[in-house]
Amino acid sequence: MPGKPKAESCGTLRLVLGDQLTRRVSSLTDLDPERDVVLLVEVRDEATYVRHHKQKIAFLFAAMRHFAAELTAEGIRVDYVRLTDPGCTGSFTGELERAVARHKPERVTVTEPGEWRVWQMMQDWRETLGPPVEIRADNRFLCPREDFAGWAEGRHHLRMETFYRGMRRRTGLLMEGGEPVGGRWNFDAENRKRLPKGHRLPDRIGFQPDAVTREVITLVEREFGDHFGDLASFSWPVTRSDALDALRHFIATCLPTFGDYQDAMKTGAPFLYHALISPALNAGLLTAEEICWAAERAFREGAAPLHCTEGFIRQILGWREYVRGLYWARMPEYRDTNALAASRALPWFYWSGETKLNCIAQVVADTRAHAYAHHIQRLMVTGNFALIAGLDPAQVEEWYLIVFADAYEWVELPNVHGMVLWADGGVMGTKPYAASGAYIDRMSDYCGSCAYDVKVKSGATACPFNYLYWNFLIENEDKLANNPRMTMPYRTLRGFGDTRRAEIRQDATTFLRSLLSEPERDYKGDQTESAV
Ligand code: FAD
Ligand code: DLZ
Ligand code: SF4
Repeated sequence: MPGKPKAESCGTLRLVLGDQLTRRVSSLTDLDPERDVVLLVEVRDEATYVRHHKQKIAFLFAAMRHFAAELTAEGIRVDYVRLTDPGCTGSFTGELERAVARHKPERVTVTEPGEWRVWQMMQDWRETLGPPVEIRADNRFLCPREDFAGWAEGRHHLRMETFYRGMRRRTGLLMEGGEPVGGRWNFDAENRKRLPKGHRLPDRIGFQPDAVTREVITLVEREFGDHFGDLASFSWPVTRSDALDALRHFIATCLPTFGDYQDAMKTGAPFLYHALISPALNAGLLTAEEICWAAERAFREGAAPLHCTEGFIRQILGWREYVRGLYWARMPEYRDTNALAASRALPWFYWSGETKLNCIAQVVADTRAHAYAHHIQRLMVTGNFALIAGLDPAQVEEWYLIVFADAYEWVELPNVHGMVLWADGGVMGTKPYAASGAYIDRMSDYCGSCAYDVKVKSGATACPFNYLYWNFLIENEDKLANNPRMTMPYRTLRGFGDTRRAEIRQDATTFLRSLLSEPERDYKGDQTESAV
């Protein structure tokens, strides 16, 4: 494990944040091993500005420690501050100030952060730190921030599909003679199958924690034991080499079927054919470019069909780049909008998983165990419920930022605020993804074991998604009825008589009131003193 380099003045002090763990990050490109020092800091503020899932903190600290050891092995001077080192101030600013005092650098170099919050801190460093601070563009995305901003300028509604086609042309991924391979840009229509009964899922590789990771896990349990989440099943790749193994395993075993069952959900099987690469990718252990080209290569070699390869590449080249561009083009105003004026409190079952809504109970259980749920679980179960129950965007966003190992505000916020809650009034997506229980029933096996009946529309046994869906349309009629993509449901709603509308309102009111009477507990499910 690298320690403190000798206290002598250095050339450039290069701060690498916990989600910038690649030798190719812009802050390290011109590194001089003779004169420069690379600084990595474990700081309490980053683990607690929201109370992250224990696996997220363990993943980041373990990945940081391994990365530091790799740099040291390369002969680079690394100054690594551990969380519990004496004098550790617990903040980026405090640790940078201490490191400047230790090393007396001629300049400080950093790569711009993923989050607005840290970007603001960096602006202050320029004023207060002493040596000049250079903030370099993050070179790990395929679309630079300025290019996206240029594309987005003057457009109120941004459309992923338009952006994605531009990115295909720009990179040449799945292109032939200027045209999309297969003659179509998008094969999504072929990607929405339910998992057949008895379908055998592939075994997924996990990564046994080594001594370094085990030490971090013990640290996290001791220092952050009251945070949400379990550590027992920790098996994320925490080095580049393991992350590459995870990618190779996905391409060989799962990509050929990825598209078909992309939207399916199954009890006790959160991973299905998904890639499980987002924590590693977002932390710098993999690059978006290498992942997309690895998938394209599998297609060209005949190892994966086009609809699966295109569906997968679209997630990274399209969605991931799009949400990142949108975040930086629209922040900080973006997060303060609340187009549907949603204000209900986040129900406690988002933490405890104790609810008769079996779909939510299953997704919370997966999330607690793995700091992971796949896209459709996030969008159509916990997300859809938050939308149609009218939950307060800020509380829902905080939950998503806490519970997933891959969560950073640049990617979480557009997905939750824009895609799920439509709190941005349609900047990100044309219409809210509201759905009744029928969608969850079609794509999962959750309803079969639920206390509610998905086929029943009203009354005590009815699936709450059914009446909450119509209640959502009623509550937001003035804001959504004129949306061209909502014409069909509003036409159906207008066909309902007064009695049916009153029944929907009554069922929804009774259900939503019942959420308010839930006892408050801590993240482990124990009742807190205040609630007893
Ligand atoms: P796969 O399903 O195998 O997809 C491959 C890759 O595509 C992912 O690793 C990811 O890098 C990218 N991707 C897919 N969809 C998106 C998307 N909508 N936005 C950005 N990248 C995407 N992803 C995060 O990385 N961090 C988040 O905090 C996050 N929050 C989300 C919140 C909500 C409400 C929703 C609906 C989606 C969110 N996503 C987030 C996107 C997506 O759910 C995860 O990237 C994905 O589940 C990660 O698992 P995987 O690697 O197995 O992905
Ligand atoms: C998420 C996280 C955590 C939990 N801890 C640290 C840390 O101790 N040190 C660090 O450099 N980064 C950490 N991170 C990641 C940062 O929160 C991330 O770099 C910022 O959110 C900017 O994207
Ligand atoms: Fe969820 Fe309704 Fe199905 Fe129960 S019946 S699992 S609440 S969708």
